[in-house]
Amino acid sequence: MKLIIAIVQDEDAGRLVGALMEKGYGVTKLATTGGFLRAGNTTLLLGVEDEKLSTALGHIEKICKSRRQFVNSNMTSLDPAMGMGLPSNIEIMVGGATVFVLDVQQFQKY
Ligand code: 2BA
Repeated sequence: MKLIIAIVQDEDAGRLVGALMEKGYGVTKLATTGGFLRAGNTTLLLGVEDEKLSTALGHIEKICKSRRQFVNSNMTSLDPAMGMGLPSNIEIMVGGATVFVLDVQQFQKY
C-alpha cells in the first residue's frame, strides 16, 4: 500500500476529490498554506493499494492545471535583501500538483 500526499491548488481540489471519490478512493482533504506564497492550497491524503497507484496519479495529473501567477515579491517569503534589484512583481508557475508517494508500513482502522 502507498500513501499519496498531493498538494494541489484550491481551484482544482473540488473536482479532483469528486473524481477520486467517484472511483472509490478514500481521500482526506486538508486546508494548507504554501510556504512561499503564504496563500491557501489543498493537501490530499490518499491511501491506495499498489495496483491502483498509477490510476490515482493519472487522475491527479489530468485534473491539476499549471497556472501562471504574478505575485508581489514583498508578499512572498523571499528574503527582501535577496530581492534587491528584482522587479517587485514576479511571474511564477504554480502547480499542477506536488506529489509525494510513501510506502505504508501498516494500515489499520479501529
Ligand atoms: P508555495 O510554497 O506557496 O509555492 C508556490 C509556488 O511558488 C511554487 O509552485 C513555485 O512555482 C513558486 N516558488 C516556491 N518557492 C519558490 C522560491 N524559493 N523562489 C521562487 N519561486 C518559488 P509549486 O512548485 O507548484 O508548489 C506549489 C505548492 O506545493 C507550494 O506552495 C508548497 O505548498 C508545495 N510544495 C512544493 N514543493 C514542496 C516540497 N518540496 N515540499 C513540501 N511542499 C512543497
